[in-house]
Amino acid sequence: MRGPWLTSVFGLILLIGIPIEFVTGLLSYAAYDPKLAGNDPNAAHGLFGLYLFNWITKPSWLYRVTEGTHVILGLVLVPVVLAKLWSVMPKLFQWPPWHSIAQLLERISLALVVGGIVFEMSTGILDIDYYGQINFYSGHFYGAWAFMAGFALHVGVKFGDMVRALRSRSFRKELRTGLADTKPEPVESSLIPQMPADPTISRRGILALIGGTSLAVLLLTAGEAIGGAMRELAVFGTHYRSPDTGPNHFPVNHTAASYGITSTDVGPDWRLSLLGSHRLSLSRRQLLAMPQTTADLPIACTEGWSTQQRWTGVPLADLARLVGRDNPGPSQLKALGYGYVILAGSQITAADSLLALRVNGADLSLDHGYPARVIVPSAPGTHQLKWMTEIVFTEEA
Ligand SMILES: Nc1nc2c(c(=O)[nH]1)N[C@H]1C(S)=C(S)[C@@H](COP(=O)(O)O)O[C@H]1N2
Ligand SMILES: [Mo]
Repeated sequence: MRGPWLTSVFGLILLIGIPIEFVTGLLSYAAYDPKLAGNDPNAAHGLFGLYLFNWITKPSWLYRVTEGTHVILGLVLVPVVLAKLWSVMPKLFQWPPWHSIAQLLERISLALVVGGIVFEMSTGILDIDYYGQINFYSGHFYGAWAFMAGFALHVGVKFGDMVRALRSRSFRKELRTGLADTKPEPVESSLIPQMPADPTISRRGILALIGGTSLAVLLLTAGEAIGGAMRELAVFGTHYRSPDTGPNHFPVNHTAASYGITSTDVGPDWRLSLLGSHRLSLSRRQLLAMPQTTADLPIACTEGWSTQQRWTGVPLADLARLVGRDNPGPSQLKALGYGYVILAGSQITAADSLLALRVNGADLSLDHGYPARVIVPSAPGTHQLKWMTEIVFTEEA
């Protein structure tokens, strides 16, 4: 069945899918606000960070969509990548490996493309499956640039071949051709076997197999981001499967127990420290006595899953004002079971940015960050700290 047409069908899907992965991946990185000192997982990014801009807070679902797309589309493309690699497999054993300088260059670009895609997909999958890796952020980020360099070269070299191969057969006709009428592709190409055996599957059979596998991956993961009835189906999703378990009736990613945080750590003595032009310590009771805001906002994790809930708490801008920061700049959040993160001034002042005390009308449970957690529209889950202890507000320069 191998041949330029089949390879080109898979190639065309990847030609559309890979750039979406690249763009949503870069957006993921931008969403960490790496320009704010202390946030950057790849501090030495140099020119690779040229495009970085301040992450926005509107619409609140932006990161949920870009990151959900990145992870779920990435998984859906796995069968297509495997099929495409299978379809060109004999080339791996081609001898001599090249006959011209141009072909040598092409094969070097292939090492980047094939090595790159395998590396990006395996680091991505290991990360969403919580498999501790050394430096996922650097590996996946620089790996993506290396891969895209090879990808661009590969597309440049092969685009014409792809168009020609796609034109060589009618897609519709292929879908109507059963096994009995299936013949090898007649085009002269090193992708076609010299002595083909009788086919055991039609081209439409292969397309159905790969398409069906991708569709199954989609159905078995998308629910972890889309939610609703789909959530139960997300057996391939790594988190947030059943909606009706867990404290506050939505599941939790990092539990208090996993950090050794107990209710005594956040008992009556708990205080939130605010630092601005002066220092202020507030108990949960004092926070509850302040004007409260309620907003429907998502938690969207880098690992692709997300969930929207109704949060109630004190706007971060009000807390800033309490310590004399009417025009807050980059501000540092500190929490138990975490280091710290920096939020941009615009994230502090966004109307729905909250220090949440309650969720869906009930007190936060310990697992969901009691006594107080931060929720910022469109921020990555990583920046929505639970078990808050301190906020250091600066004044915008
Ligand atoms: N203190 C603290 N806050 C935290 C985390 C954490 O490990 N410690 N994990 C973050 C991450 S990565 C995500 S995706 C969200 C997940 O929220 P959940 O653990 O309540 O599901 O919380 C964020 N807040
Ligand atoms: Mo996360």
